[in-house]
Amino acid sequence: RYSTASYAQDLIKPPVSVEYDKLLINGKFVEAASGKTFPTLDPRNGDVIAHVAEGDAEDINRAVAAARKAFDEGPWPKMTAYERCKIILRFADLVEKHNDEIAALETWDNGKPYEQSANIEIPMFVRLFRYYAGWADKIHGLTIQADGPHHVQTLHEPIGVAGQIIPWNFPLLMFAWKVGPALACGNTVVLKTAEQTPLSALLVAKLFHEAGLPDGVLNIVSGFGATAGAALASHMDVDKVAFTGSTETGKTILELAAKSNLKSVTLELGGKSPFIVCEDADVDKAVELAHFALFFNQGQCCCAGSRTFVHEKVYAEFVEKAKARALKRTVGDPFKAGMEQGPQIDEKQFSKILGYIKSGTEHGATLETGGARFGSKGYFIQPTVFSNVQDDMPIAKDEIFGPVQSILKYKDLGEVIKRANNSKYGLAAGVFTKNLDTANTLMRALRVGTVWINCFDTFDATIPFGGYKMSGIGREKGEYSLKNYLQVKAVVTPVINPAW
Ligand code: TXE
Repeated sequence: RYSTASYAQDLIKPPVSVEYDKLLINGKFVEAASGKTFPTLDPRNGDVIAHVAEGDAEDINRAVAAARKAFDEGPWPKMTAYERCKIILRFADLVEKHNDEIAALETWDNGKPYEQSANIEIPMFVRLFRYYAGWADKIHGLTIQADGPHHVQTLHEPIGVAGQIIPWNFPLLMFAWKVGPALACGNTVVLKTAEQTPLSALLVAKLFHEAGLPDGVLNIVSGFGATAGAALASHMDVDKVAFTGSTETGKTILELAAKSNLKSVTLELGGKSPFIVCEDADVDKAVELAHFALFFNQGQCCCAGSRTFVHEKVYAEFVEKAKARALKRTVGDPFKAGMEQGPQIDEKQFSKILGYIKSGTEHGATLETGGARFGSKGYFIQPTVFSNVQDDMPIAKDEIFGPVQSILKYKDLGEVIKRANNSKYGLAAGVFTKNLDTANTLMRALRVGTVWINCFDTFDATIPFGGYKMSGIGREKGEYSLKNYLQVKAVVTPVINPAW
């Protein structure tokens, strides 16, 4: 079905142009101090979309100085919470108004289906900002009954300058998860985007300023990890760093924070999430959900259901149907209507995924379908399904981050719990069953930050997300994320003449 012949060689011209390619520091678009630029590529064919200003340590210094001033002198943390709320709401309205233009830029730079950008991700982005706008004036501390004659209260205050480093798989959603709570709480921000996808953040940040955001409150530095990213994580004037990306880089961030000023750190890292299909499952529905859990966003999800555990009673039928479903997946130009899958982000990820596919075959897993590149240009990969996967194979242990489904057989619940938990990661899990007792057992036994029962990738703004074990530190989204951006100050006053 996805034979290369069906892939149109003529790619659709993206219905948008690149207007912003500089760094955004103190409310102005500026060149990098070094004058350097780097190319950002169209993953459909590897062509250059634009040359973007390349920030490094000096630009991070400039951006942090602007954020510091905006925090220390205001007006952002000093204005009323209601004022902040109104600016964030105006921003959400503007993004909604520019939905299609932003979606086109996101798809061009990232390769994800346009329909996904326009109909799912930008609406989620807008919802997330509205959600945190709603929190701005509902942040308050406690009055505490102390042992002595003291009046004790806590003030919840913004931490200060937040450094935020985001990846390329969901450039806009990661922007929202980081910037939304940070600004609602009254912090100022320096955001380093991923070098593969610098464009959409610059456009939306411009809109934020149109909505009334004061200069210096949100600074965007495009650039590379080892230069701009490391400078941000080790900056002495940054009070907090939030990072999403690989577990390896997460460790580096923690180290840089420790070696500099002990800034507080939240990390959202890799995963190898189990998707458990129980013996009572409706196989057709389980196949569809497991397919979505793995293949969504070209398989480039930290929480992808990348270990599909299937009970032996339904295993054979499941494998046949999973293969058939993968064969039906529509792959091609993400700007074309009805496309479920576009290209992988870049050459590095493309080669990494093909390497894992080779390793799967070499280690004796059964290649049911796929297994090679799709088409002859760009970074497209055929939807790939392996059965007979064993726990100790690299494809069952490592994060592949691509459209490669690994199906493993199991016999009973105790066994699958042990095997599902036998991972250095603990980000998420999927459970597919009609049996309430099974669901109750699994939801408690799985050592992961999210358990989706008979659903997957439900990413409501209100639901906290984050990892156990080496999948991270802290939670994002929902009320929990506010904690990442607030300090607690205890205020104690003696009560000299208690009235009682
Ligand atoms: O990640 P990096 P990469 C996983 C996925 C993928 C692998 C490698 O398995 O195949 O990571 O991808 C910045 N100091 N995930 O190389 O390096 C970098 O510039 C400070 C999972 O893209 O972690 C980018 O902005 N920052 C994941 C961000 O870190 C540094 C999403 C992510 O890049 C830095 C992406 C440094 N020394 C990849 N080095 C998820 N959890 O969703 C890099 N960066």
